[in-house]
Amino acid sequence: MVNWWKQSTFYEIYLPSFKDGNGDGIGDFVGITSKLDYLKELGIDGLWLTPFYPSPKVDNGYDISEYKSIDPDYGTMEDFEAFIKEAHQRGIRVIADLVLNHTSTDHKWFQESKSSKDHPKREWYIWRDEPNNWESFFGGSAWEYNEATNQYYYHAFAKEQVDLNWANPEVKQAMFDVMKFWLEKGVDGFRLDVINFLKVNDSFKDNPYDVEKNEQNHLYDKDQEGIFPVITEIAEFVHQYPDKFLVGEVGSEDLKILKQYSGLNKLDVVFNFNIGSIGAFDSDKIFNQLAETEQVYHPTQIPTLFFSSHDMSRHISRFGGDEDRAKLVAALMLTAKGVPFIYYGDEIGMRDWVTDDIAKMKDVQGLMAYELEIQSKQSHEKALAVANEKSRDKSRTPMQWNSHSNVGFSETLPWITIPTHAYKINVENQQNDLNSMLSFYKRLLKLRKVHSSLGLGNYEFLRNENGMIYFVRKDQFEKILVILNFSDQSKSLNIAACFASDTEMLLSSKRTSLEGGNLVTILANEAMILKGDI
Ligand code: TEU
Ligand code: CA
Repeated sequence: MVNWWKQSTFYEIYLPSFKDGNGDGIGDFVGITSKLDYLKELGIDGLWLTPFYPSPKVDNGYDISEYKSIDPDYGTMEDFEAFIKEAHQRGIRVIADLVLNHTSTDHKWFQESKSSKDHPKREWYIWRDEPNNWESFFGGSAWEYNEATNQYYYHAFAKEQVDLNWANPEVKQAMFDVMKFWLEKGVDGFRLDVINFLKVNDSFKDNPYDVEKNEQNHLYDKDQEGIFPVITEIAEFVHQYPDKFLVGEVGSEDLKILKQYSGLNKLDVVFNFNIGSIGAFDSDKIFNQLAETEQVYHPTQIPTLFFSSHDMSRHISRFGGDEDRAKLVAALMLTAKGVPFIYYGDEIGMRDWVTDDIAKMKDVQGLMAYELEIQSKQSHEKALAVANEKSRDKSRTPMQWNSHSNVGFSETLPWITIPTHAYKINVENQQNDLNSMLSFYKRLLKLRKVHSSLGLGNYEFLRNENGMIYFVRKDQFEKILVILNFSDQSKSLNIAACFASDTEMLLSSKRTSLEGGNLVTILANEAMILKGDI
């Protein structure tokens, strides 16, 4: 039996921004449940929900203060259970985002830990007499002084997100207990937040400085040797439960490091940011990453494919705002080898939001950047520009359901600003338009369901010719040729090398039929999918 996730497409829901069910301006479980039919019709197989546990929300839930409850903003445990039940009834799996690396400083474990040096929970976190030079990923020192006990605690992210000490077996046990709780509630797996951060180097040596990148090289605070046994223990624990899935967030530019986190007795898959988060559009870069992954990964290892998330600008905005290009990116994501993760709203081409008012900024990373700029005597304008650069609010605006008040997200003003451009782009507009972004996603998702090779096939070849990426996916039943012309010129391709027999056009982003013959013309910025016999 093939693991279900190998043929699944996931959809990331940024919880506060998907659908408000009770009119308080914050997305919630009642809201998501009411949109399950939409998701089913879209054709996704699994949902990744960002953290829904009680949290002071310094980092919107990635600062958990209680691991076995639902944050009241998102509903009750009954709402959660009803949601899981309804999702499962529609054949939609649900994975929960779990933050094992750190807790909120409000968590009672930390409250106890900081109360005294002798408290049994002291060793649950990382305390030192002196800080070293390690920097927080949100900027500034990663160490915060605690006056009462005259020591510093370590935080890789905001100072309100305190790192747990995974060298302590009690911490591990407590977290296994948390996983058990949610698995028994019926979640189908976890997205493990910054999972390569769990271990830090116990020498606490200073990190070197990377002169080229002009930033600290995080040599000693992530990807430490001791991490792999922990990964295996987590994987073995979770996989005691049948059919559960683990995706790890591993921020590493080095594929050889990334590769070590997934496979037998490890995580099922890990995110590859090298493809997902490329800045300006560059089809060669995308191609090279696909090709390199093919080389470096073991044949049994499955990559992931994503181009947007709650931590980055949406790909349509990042890549210049062009709809045709966004369709090409979608086609690549849903036909290349890997488990795809669609970010909510990308299926309708939602755009980024950038603010001109610092008072409207919500993201801790953006706010922190602003503060640091002001502290170093930069002007407000400069600080705002830097903050916008860093802010992840860009992609966190409310899902655009229709053109009515608050884009159909809520009856009231939402927790985060709705950009003025948002009203034009919405689900309602696109639902009955065959040429819309939404219809294109639906067609692609349907193809993936019908054609096994798109989920499980290997590449027969994978090429890049002057901005046109093409590949054949093949399994025992069929061969599918995907041609993605990212260039602004039309190109021709002789498909005789791919197919001996006749071909059938399964999809094009620009036309409805294709003339016969081996020489196929691909229009500028066109995505085309052809099928032939093996
Ligand atoms: O992100 C980890 C992470 O590496 C981010 O800091 C990322 O580098 C940055 O956002 C890029 O702009 C995870 C979560 O996805 C993120 O939302 C959390 O803020 C972070 O962990 C801390 O829990
Ligand atoms: Ca709500």
